Amino acid sequence: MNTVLTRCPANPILTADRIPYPATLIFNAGVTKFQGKYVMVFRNDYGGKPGTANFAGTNIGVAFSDDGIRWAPQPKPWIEWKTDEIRRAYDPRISVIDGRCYLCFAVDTAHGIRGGIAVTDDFDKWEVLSLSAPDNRNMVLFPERVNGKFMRLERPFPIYGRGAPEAFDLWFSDSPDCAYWGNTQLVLGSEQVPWANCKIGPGAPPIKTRAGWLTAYHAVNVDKTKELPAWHPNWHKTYTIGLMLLDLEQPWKVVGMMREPLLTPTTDYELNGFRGHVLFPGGMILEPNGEVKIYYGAADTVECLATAHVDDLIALCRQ
Ligand code: BMA
Repeated sequence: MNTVLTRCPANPILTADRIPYPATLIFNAGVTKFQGKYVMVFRNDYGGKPGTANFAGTNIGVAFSDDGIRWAPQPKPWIEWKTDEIRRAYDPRISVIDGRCYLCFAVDTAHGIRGGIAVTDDFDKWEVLSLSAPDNRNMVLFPERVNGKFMRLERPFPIYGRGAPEAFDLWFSDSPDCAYWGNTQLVLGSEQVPWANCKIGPGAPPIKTRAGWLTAYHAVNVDKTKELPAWHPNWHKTYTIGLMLLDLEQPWKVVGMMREPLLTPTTDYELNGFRGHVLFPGGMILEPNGEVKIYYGAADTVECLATAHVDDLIALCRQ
């Protein structure tokens, strides 16, 4: 394992017992800086308990922080999207573009899983700008436009056309208005990730560095011979965090990539929980002093933070 990344001593930095409303699993959050504060939007699966995979529902909560480590959750959950067609929105990501906060989330519907994009200015009202065709999720937006275009990374999941179960890849699209998406390009095939034998997908929205867009993604390895700790039987997947650099002008081109995972599950809070051995990056912040904060969900149960210097992360992608 590399030594440039340090887990925050305060990990896990957000847990269900800190939430002032029904909460069981707090994880897979998006984090950004907005109007002088750190903002986290997090997934909350509520109404379940250890030993069951059944939950009463899922909502998205908001927490604010002055240092990115100690978080104050809002008194009420924010988004709980339920209609006859839509079952829930979850795994939120957040990017500030031109002074507005854009959210990406996965949307379970009666007709498949869709990638949703919404915009908010106050973490109260939110307006949906687009919903992809199914199945697609793990969308993240780049924090600025290039040549006037919004840009996203995404992970469609082709069951029939790909030739192997769950060999899902990481893709790019752009848009003039955040509603109509096109110029779809393959960024990284799951077979290009040497330590994973299953799906990959975006994780944290990219940050801009002199060497390219730096982005953390998730990569999954499945081993059916090993039962992993979980609240339900038949859990065999290990989720690790990978790191790559994308071209600043043509972000579908990978210009650097770690050959081993940036982070694998090793601590108790990463190995044990609703689904043990799961790390899912969702937020990355580049501080003025060069520190990069990487936020990740652990064991589908808690939210965590690890830090590194941006130059060290770039060097790892160039080895
Ligand atoms: C994926 C998503 C994520 C979750 C992961 C591991 O399919 O549901 O939200 O973290 O599985 O359970």
